[in-house]
Amino acid sequence: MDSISFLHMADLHAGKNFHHASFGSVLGKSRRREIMDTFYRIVDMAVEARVDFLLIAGDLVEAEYISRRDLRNIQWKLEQAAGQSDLQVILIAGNHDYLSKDSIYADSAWPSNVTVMPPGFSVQRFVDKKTAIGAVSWDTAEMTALPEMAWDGDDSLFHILLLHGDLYGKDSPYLPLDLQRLQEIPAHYTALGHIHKPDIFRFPDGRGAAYPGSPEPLDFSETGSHGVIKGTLRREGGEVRLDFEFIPVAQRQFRILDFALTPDLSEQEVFARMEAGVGEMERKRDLCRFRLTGYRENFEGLDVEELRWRLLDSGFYYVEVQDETEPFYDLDSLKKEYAGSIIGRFIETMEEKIDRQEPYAQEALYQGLDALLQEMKKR
Ligand SMILES: [Mn+2]
Repeated sequence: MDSISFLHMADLHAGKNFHHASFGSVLGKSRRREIMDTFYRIVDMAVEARVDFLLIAGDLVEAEYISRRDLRNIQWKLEQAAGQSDLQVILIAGNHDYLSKDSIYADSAWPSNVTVMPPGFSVQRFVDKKTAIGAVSWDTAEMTALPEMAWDGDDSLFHILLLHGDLYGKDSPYLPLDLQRLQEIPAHYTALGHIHKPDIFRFPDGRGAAYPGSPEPLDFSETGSHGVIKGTLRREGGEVRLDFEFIPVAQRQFRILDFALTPDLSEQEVFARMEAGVGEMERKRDLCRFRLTGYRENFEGLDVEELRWRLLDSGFYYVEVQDETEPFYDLDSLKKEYAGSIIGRFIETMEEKIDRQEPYAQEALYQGLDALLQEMKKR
């Protein structure tokens, strides 16, 4: 065998409950279902593409919340794959599903094509696939350093490493990693997990590493495309060549759209721009958060609830509208109009405070003007 192929996924977080999600528990429940469906689809992809390995780099499930039923569904799906192909599933535990006495991975119902790698560093050889897989499973909720990783780089084998940790946070309690160190390990490909945003690292010598990210994004901090990594290792002459790429699989995306308003825009224009900001297909599919900033023409604030309902009416699947606008006051003309009155004097006093950079002077000016002008209108 002079080549092997793999699908690499991580951070599915099956069983996650979305009780604290901004989109609420009803949508959270269907999100939970979609996460399971996406897992089934990834396994189907692995079987159909006849890859040798499905690499699962931690946090497959949220051990605290996964139901018995969903656990059985996952095991059944992997067992089905074993009947349809010679797919080997290599799994490490992460910080959300770390190994323990009563861990879900201690359950005897895992099919024989699934290898759950032990804590510490260990290497498992798959002789018929000419591959050695090194890995570190978690058995604690936090891990601050890599264990010793003695690994002889047997030249006749392909080498893959699985790690669940953080390449971006030097002081992370979730296994800080660094690229320099990773390159010292004789792995042709390092399958990473923990960071939910996909990222690909190509080493100068042709080897590489990647975070696939969460296959289904979990909240508004996980915008953009989400999926898995597909790769091959091929022996060419004496060299091992790595090819790998990101494949989108997520059913939905989270989108954040920023709109800076200007005071000349009517609320109808604001609505029209929000609506036009997302294509028709994406509207039906994605979860959208609009963040409105800048200055609005009216003093009362935008009718955020109405904007939201109108957007839902025009076919959006899910919408949030955050109003961070400030009322627009034409201070020069207000000063002229109210010269000598309490409003005029208030503006002048507050402008002096703003010039002296007193804290909260700007906010106080707007809030005070708001109150004074409302009062004027009542007269
Ligand atoms: Mn994690």
